[in-house]
Amino acid sequence: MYKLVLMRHGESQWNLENRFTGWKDVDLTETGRKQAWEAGELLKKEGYTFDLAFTSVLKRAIRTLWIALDAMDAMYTPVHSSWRLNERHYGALQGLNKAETARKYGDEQVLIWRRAYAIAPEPLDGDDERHPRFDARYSRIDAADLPATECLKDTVARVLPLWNESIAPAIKAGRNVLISAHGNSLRALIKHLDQVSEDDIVNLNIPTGQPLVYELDENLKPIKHYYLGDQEAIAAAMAAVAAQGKAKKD
Ligand code: DG2
Repeated sequence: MYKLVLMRHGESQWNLENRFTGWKDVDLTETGRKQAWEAGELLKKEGYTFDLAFTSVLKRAIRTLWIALDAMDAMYTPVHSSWRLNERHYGALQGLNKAETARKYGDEQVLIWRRAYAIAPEPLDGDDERHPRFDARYSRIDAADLPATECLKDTVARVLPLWNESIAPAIKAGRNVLISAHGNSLRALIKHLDQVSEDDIVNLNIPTGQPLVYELDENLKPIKHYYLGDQEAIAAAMAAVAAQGKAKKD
C-alpha cells in the first residue's frame, strides 16, 4: 500500500479578499503561513516523511510547501514545480470578488462558473496583460497549451500528464510523495483518482492548509482517504469554501 499526501496551500491574500484567483500569483496571508506551519508540524507528529514533493509555479503553493517542509525539518526534500499543478485558470473572472459577482449574476451562475465540470468562464483577451503568454515563467510552454480560461475538465487534461509521467511512477517506485497545490488542481486529481462523476465533483470543496492522505493500492487505486487534524474544523472550512460563491452567507 502507498500513501500520498495532498495539500491545498494556506489562505492566500485573495482567498481572504474572496476574489477569483486562478493563475494570479498572490502570496499567503499570515493565517496562511500559520496553517502551512501547523500542517508541517502535524505531518511530523504523525510520522510522515517525504522523498519527493510536487507543487505548482504559483507562490502560494510553493511557499506553503517550503513552510511545511521547514516545520518538518525536511527542507532537503527534492521539489518538482510544474505549471500543470497551477490552479484552474479562472479567465476573465480573475480578480473579481466572488460574493459581489453572485450579487450581480446570481448564486446559480457563480456556482456554474466555479464548479460546472465542462463550462469555462469567459476567456482573457489574447492581448490582456494578464494572459500567461506575457509571463516569463511560461516562456518554455507551448503557446497552444497556455490557457486563457479553463473549466475543471481542461484542468484534468493538463494535470494528468504530470500524474501519469512523473507522480504515479515515483509513487510506484516507492517514493513518499507530498503535493502542495490548489483547490481546483487538487479537485482535478481527486476526480481522476476516485473516478468521481461530473455531477458529484461539484460538491467537493477543499479547505486551505489541511493535509489530505490517500492510501493507494499497488495499481494506485484509492483504498481510503482522510484529512489529518481537527475533523469538525475541517468540515466547517469545507462548508465555508462552498459558501464563498454566494451573494449572502447562509
Ligand atoms: C481559488 C479556488 O483557488 O477558488 O482560484 O479563486 O486554491 O488557488 O485559492 P486557490 C481561486 P474556488 O474555485 O473554490 O472558487
